[in-house]
Amino acid sequence: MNELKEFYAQMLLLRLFDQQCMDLKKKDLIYSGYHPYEGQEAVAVGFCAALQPDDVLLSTHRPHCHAVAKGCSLEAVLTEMMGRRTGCSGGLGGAMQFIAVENHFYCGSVVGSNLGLATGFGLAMKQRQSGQVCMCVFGDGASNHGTFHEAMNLAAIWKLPVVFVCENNQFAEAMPVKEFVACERISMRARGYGLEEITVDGNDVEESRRAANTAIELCRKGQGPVLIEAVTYRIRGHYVGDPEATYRNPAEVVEARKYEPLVRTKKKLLDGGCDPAELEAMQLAISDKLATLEQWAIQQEFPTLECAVDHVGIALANAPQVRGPLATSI
Ligand SMILES: Cc1ncc(C[n+]2csc(CCOP(=O)(O)OP(=O)(O)O)c2C)c(N)n1
Repeated sequence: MNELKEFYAQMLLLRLFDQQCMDLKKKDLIYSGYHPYEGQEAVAVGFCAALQPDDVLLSTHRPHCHAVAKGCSLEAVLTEMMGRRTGCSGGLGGAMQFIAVENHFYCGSVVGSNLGLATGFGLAMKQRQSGQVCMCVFGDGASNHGTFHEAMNLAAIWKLPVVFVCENNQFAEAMPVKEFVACERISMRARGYGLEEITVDGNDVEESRRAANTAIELCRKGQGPVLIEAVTYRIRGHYVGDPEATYRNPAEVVEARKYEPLVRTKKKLLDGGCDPAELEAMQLAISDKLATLEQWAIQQEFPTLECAVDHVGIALANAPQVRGPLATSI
């Protein structure tokens, strides 16, 4: 019960944070694309709960909740999206492409791009015998990219410690998954490459945690990689302002709201004897915390023009081929 309550608190934080970000996007205070996460919180919380702090999480163009669930601070994630210096990438990445090295978290907006990186991380982990696992989260749409097939095949051949998590929210932008995937489940594709395969109800936070645990354990024993399909539903449009009624019936969303993770978890908690007043107090406390966060975030400085090349200089200076005169002139 205590663990479920903790999961509920984390999912509620992500829900309210996501809603706050949608507002900030409408006010033009978030830069680059913003893709809402509402309805998918059980995947972020359940899967990240199974990771160790030094395991790697690779996300994609809908990353903010994954980042927070992986341990990045709300301050670092929000101000990154708002392009401020206090952001985890100094405000230079924006809402879809940032890294938080100390949290072992990376994301990027190019659909399918993190799959190949996951195989690379997995290979490094195996060669170094580090005991770490790389978890790579991507959408159903990304499962049709060439990188999905290449990464899966190579990871399986080399038995890499990679947990591939397809977060199937039923849509790739405006296209329902049934229109671009012919097989019954995306997880079935694991069979073609000789991977372990798991399908899980991605709206059930405890099931998600269990599935992640199983996959991570296999990887740590050298029996990875694993492909997990976490079945969920994207409650909001693909982006803020998406004319979603042009491609899905609003009644479908009303129905989906009955089974979304927070509704389900709250019911489980109340059925188990949890005091409704406690959950209300929890919500108020989170709302207060987020209001304070926003006030603080708005006051943070933007990076200067010089900051744009700071890290490029460091990266080049550290690259073996440019050590010497070129490096010192950067
Ligand atoms: C290589 C590439 N092609 C197209 C896009 C534009 N795009 C951004 S999100 C998206 C849909 C991705 O769908 P899915 O992988 O299912 O993830 P979801 O949005 O559902 O989380 C597309 C096509 C992109 N960012 N990168």
